[in-house]
Amino acid sequence: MKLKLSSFTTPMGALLLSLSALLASQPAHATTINLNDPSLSPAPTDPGTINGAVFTTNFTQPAGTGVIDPFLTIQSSPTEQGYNGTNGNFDTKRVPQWNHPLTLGSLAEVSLNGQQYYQFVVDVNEPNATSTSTISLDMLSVWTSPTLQSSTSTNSSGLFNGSLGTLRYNMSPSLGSNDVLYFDGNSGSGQADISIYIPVSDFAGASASDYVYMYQMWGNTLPSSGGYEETFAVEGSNLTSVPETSALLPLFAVLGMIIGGPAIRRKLLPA
Ligand SMILES: [Ca+2]
Ligand SMILES: [Ca+2]
Ligand SMILES: [Ca+2]
Repeated sequence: MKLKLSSFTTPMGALLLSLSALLASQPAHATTINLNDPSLSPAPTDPGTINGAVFTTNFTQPAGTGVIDPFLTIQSSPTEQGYNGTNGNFDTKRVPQWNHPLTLGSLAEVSLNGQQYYQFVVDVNEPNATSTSTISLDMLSVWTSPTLQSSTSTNSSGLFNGSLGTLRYNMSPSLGSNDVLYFDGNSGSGQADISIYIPVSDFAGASASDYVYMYQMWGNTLPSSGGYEETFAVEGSNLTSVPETSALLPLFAVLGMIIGGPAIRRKLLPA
């Protein structure tokens, strides 16, 4: 039987056309990576990938200031945001010693499943109470610039929307589009929590002397609370400088007292 044009104007045809128009108008599907909390939905996925970056748990211990060298320190509640500038932007803390720009040339390239990445590690510090131990990373962007940057531009919600040079990676083009959920169930302060791998290929054309900026926003899906969220980069000599044994802890405790680093001692005391 010959198909007539009128077949496409039947109620079923109209329904199909409406459905396709509806689907075309929907934003890209949001990705939520729940790294490690079986009580949350979706089910835990470790590692997970968003826009080419890999997120995975990393329980390296000891971590924390004095053992590793954070370049980004953020702390506020119930949300927190900021980047590693030296202008004390947003909720950054301990500027400039543990909140400062990096240079691209200082970062080590790390191989993961045959691909090259720059690796960043977050030491999450959330309280040891189940109701408050969860936190979400809701926005993450990485930038490079040959010059120092200091934008504090915000949108109507108070979220940073400025430029820090050339955008190299963007986890969430808008708040709520993608996020990473995490349960801080380990010993909290002083133990690493999350590794973030950003593809080296995202940095094509950048110079070794370029500054690297990372912007983070936490707490939208799951509130931030407790101590600092500290991020360090795996740099050329970083890996070999991390002690592998807790036998060094007394040494660090002594060093902490000698150089008067309350932050260091904080890291070595039980939560
Ligand atoms: Ca929390
Ligand atoms: Ca931690
Ligand atoms: Ca915290």
